[in-house]
Amino acid sequence: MSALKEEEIFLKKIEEETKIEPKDWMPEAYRKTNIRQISQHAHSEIVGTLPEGNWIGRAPSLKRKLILLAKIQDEAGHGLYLYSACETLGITREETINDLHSGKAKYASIFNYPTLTWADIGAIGWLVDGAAIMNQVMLTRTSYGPYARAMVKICKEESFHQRQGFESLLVLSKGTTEQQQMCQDAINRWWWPALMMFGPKDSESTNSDQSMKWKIKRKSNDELRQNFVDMIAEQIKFLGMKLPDDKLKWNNKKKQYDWGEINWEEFWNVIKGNGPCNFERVAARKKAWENGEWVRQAAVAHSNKSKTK
Ligand code: FAQ
Repeated sequence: MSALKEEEIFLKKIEEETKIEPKDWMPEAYRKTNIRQISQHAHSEIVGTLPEGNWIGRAPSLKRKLILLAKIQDEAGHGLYLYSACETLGITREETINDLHSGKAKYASIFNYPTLTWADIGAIGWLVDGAAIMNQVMLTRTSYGPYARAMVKICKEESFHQRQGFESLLVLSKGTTEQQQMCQDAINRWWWPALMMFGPKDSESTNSDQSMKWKIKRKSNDELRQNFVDMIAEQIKFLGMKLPDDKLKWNNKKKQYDWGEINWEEFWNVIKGNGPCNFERVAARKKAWENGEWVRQAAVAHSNKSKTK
């Protein structure tokens, strides 16, 4: 079949909402965009376990420790589904991981911030997982089949994560003055970085136009960010806390919140590798990869042995 005809079939599938599957013909740029986004998403899930992992040994009770462990395990599992979805596009897991280690592939900017107190764990669940879900619910309808199906499972787990984060902050917000201050301080530090998770403003988003045409993305960065502000501005009322934004105000005409300006210089700086923990995060992943070498070798040796039996 001619390439032109193949492209026509591909575009028709996109238009008719038929998922694109691994063995279907697809434009090279579509394949590359999906590899870029899915692998970066996978890296984010894995690197995202590091700031939370910092608190496993210091959780305030056995119950909180078990919840945190379960959440971190879920996030690592999300990384694995996503690496598998990415492999269906013809790239090996090793290649994608090398791209993370070499700095070629990005991961979510949010995970380059430190977790200074226990309240940060609640704030991550509520705000970071909350922002992640806002984006990922849209991705359950993304046009590439394996990515969309991975997202359905991931979203179910992420909603539990968000609820547990909120509940954990709710307990602190009803606690001692010191606990309340800790809760407010965590919200102050995580709010703006959480808004940055949605990416640059639409006018500066290099990939959005094409990704929207291919229905990889269904909503723009700014649209999702606004939805997130509208949701959190209501939820925070139940905590009796404040978002660190003097400009946050309900706009009755627009039926949405008006709010302040993100520090875009900070966003681009973190993405370029100059955030508070970028070096530490990538170094931790490289060390884990090196330390896991013997496990990978043993697994391959075992599978080769099974094949010869
Ligand atoms: N951080 O043209 P756009 C989670 C890059 S999972 C770093 O708008 P696009 C779960 C972007 O890659 C969180 N880089 O890009 C969890 C591009 O550079 P490139 C992760 C960013 O792809 C919770 C350039 O800027 N979620 O949290 C960021 O159309 C708790 C221009 O941007 C996903 O990955 C950023 N925030 O839209 C785990 C969702 N924003 O690649 C543990 C899937 C932008 O051309 C604990 N990804 N960049 O070199 C997406 O939906 C999209 O990729 C966006 C960016 C929306 C992130």
